[in-house]
Order: sequence, then structure tokens, then C-alpha cells
Amino acid sequence: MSLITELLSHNKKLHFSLIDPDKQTPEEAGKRAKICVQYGTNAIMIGGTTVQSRKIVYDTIQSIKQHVKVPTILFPNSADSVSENADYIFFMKLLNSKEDKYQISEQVRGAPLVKKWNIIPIPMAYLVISTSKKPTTVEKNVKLHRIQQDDIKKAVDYALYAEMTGMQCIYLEAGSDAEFPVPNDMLIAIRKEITIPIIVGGGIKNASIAKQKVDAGADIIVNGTATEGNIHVIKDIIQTIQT
Ligand code: 1GP
Repeated sequence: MSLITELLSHNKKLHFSLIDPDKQTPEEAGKRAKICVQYGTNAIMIGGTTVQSRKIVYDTIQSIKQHVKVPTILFPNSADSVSENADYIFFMKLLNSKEDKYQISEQVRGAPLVKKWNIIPIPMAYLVISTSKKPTTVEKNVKLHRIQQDDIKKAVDYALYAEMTGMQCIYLEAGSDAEFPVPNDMLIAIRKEITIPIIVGGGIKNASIAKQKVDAGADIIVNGTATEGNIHVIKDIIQTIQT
């Protein structure tokens, strides 16, 4: 059974906390992970759009593992951030990227490392939705076939492709600290068409937004920015989505 299926067999909805190794020291990352786990987060994701070195990823994961026991999942921006001490990796394809490296070539470069280090891959489709006027970091760094927030059919078609190609889950991403999250009507439309778990992240700033996303069909809520400041909001979010 895959990790996500197994976690979803115990909880109706899940919460993952995303720690960007570039945003704090490894020691601080461990402390932040511990707080998130005390609040009930189900896994710690490690990654960010700008991460440059394998060492900082490694050190961050080491510290997280000293503080918490929940699964650690790499959320890599390239093969260079694959780190041998991670439990799992979102082995992901950025479906609406125009760049080969986010579709296949970094994945091909990373595959032997994942095998050598016995990291468990979770095949994941990753879709960036452009929801906000101000471009998010991922939009600035990756050339995209843009999917606007009202491009519902386009998003559904990508989701169908993800399921038909055997992806274990799909991550609908509005971008870190996005002004607006992935819209509810897009989630509802995708949920109607596919059965694989839906992960939603980007701009989920409070419990009321998180509740709307799970009610619309999301299975997993991801918070990243909140771990860096307003961390107590994660407690409200988890309580709200799990009741
Ligand atoms: C970014 O979806 C994640 O990849 C998390 O977004 O930082 O807005 O929580 P936030």
C-alpha cells in the first residue's frame, strides 16, 4: 500500500507541512517540524523552488528526523536536491511545464539516486495554477503552459491524464504564498473526474480556506509559508480539516 493510501486509511483528510531548507537553519527546521507534528501534521515535506545544494537538504532532514517520527518526503526542484536520508520522494512531473527538465530530464538524473539510496518514490503529477496577479516563485522560475483559475476544463484534462498515466496523486499548486489558492470550482470539477488523492497547496492561509478546499474534494492540505512565521494557524487548519 502506498504511503498516502495508508495515511488516508487512518484519517479522512491529511495535512502535510512543507519546510524549505533555504528558509532557516537545519536546527530551526527541526524545531518547526516538531511544532507542526504536535499540532497533528501527518508528514513533513522538504523542498523549495530555489534549493541549490544537496547538503542543506541533507542537514535539514537530519535535524527534522532528530525531532519528529512522521514520514519525511522530498519535494525536489531538481535531482540535486535528492538526499539519501529522506524516507520518501514525490517523484513528480510538472505537467504544465514547457521545460523538459521539469517533465523528464531531472527525473531521469534523479532515478538512480532514488534507487541507490532506497528512497521510496511516490509518483505525483504536479500542476501549477495561476491564481494571482503577482507571479509566485514557481511562476517566475518555470516556463509554464499557463492554467488560469477559470481554465477549469484544461485543469480537468491534465488531471485525467495524470490518473490515466498511473500517477498515485495530483498536487494542485497555486504557488508559495499565493494571493489566492486553487479555486473551489476547479477542485470540485477535478474531484468528479478522478479518484486519485488530490493535494492542494499555495495560499491556504487559514482554517476557513482549508475547509473549503477539503469540502471541494482535496484530500491533503499543504502549508509552507505558515511554518516560517504564523505557525499556530496550522493547529486551527488541522483541527478544522480533521473534524
Ligand atoms: C508551496 O504549496 C506549497 O509549494 C505551500 O504554499 O507557502 O502558500 O503555504 P504556501
